[in-house]
Amino acid sequence: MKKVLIIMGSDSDLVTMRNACQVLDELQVGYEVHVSSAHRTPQRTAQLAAGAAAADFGVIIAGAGGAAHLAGVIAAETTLPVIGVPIKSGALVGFDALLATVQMPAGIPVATVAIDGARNAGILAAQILALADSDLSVRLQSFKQNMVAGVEAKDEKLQKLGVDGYLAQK
Ligand code: RP5
Repeated sequence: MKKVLIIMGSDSDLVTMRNACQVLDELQVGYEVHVSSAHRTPQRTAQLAAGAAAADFGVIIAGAGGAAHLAGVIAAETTLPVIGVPIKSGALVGFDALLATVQMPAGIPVATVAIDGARNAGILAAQILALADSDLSVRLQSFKQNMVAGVEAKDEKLQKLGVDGYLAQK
């Protein structure tokens, strides 16, 4: 199975980006994680992105805060799908990263998840890889079924305990 390449602009992004790693572990999808900045190490970032397809990666997740050009710079260097994670940071608490990641000009798409949405980035990466991997597709179906069961269990508990009782048990 192809792997997911996860790149983030700084080690300060790691706490957020760990959520992508965790869900990829849950789904048994292989990945590598690197710190490489669009601004501080532009050549290294370009090399990582340009070499990703040959290194057997099938999707790239790029997380960055600030005026976050990382995902776009990576997308410029590869034909692999790139998922951008805007990271909450700085004076604008992620709004600048969201706009810089999502507002790509025509020709260089970046599939952008929510601010700090690294878990969804991991799930989306797995869904892309599952197009060519029926075992992973089955694991994703079971992952969704578990979510259904989780919500149903919560509603059942709410009906049983009522609002105050439910909140008292939380
Ligand atoms: C971006 O600037 C990084 O992705 C990070 O989110 C932000 C701050 O980086 P540090 O100053 O914490 O290294 O490049």
